[in-house]
Amino acid sequence: LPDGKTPRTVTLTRESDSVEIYVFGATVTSWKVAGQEMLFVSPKAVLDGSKAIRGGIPVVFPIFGTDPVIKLPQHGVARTSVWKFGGVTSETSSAVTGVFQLSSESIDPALAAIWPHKFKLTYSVTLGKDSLQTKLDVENVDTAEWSFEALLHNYIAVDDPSRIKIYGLKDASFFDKSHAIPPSQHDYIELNHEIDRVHTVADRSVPIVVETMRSPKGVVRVEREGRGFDSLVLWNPWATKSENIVDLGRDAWSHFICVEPGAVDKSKVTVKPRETWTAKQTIRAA
Ligand code: TA6
Repeated sequence: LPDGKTPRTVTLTRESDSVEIYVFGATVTSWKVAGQEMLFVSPKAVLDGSKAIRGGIPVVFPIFGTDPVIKLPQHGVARTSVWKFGGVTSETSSAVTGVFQLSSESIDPALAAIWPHKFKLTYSVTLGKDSLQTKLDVENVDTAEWSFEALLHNYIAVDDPSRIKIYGLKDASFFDKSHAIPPSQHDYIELNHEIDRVHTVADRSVPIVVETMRSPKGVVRVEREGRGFDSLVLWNPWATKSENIVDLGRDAWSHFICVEPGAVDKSKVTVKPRETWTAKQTIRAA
């Protein structure tokens, strides 16, 4: 961080659309489509680099949640490390791409000691017409293979989570840490309680579609491309759990649903030396 305190941001724009990314965590903190904010960031989010940013798109790597063996902080090291901005790598009239890099040498040495594997992450953020694409490359630059989990923790803005519908998970198996909502009898999921559900999605070609009931853009589609993202997490802490989350506070829970493509739990990935694993999501607003 230039002054040791305030993280820098990168903003990409295309006509009336924009995306803002903090180098801290390579966290996307805003995506606007024709001026409408599509992502949620908590009014109480800590933005000084002392804590993971509550909202936007935190990057989860190399563990999801906590791990009984790997004693890293919850969700790993990527979301709390300062990434290097590698510049704008592509720019056309309809799309612009900015690239961010993080390597094992630049993470906190105390964390590198806990998870001593050599890696290079490249995170490419592309703003297109009504779309935001984020691509994660995980390269093994070590001499032995290692395994990891990765996930893009999208906080999608909604006005009232009890009015939204989530499509695309009908045939997915899941476990729910909260056990609060029974399996849906419909081809969509509705919420009336907290949810913390990890789905295993065999068919990646089916997009997750969220009817957010907002306007003018009231539908958000999360598409997964390529190999890689076999997990899809849904999370909202609802009122009761929110009280314990200091950077969320009492009321903010009703303004988002987390829709998170990832490779976690059973979908954990192993990369060999010099191998690169790539996974990509495209979020579209309609
Ligand atoms: O992705 C869902 C989840 O793992 C939940 O279990 C919940 O803890 C959430 O992420 C937020 O985690 P955080 O460490 O950001 O408070």
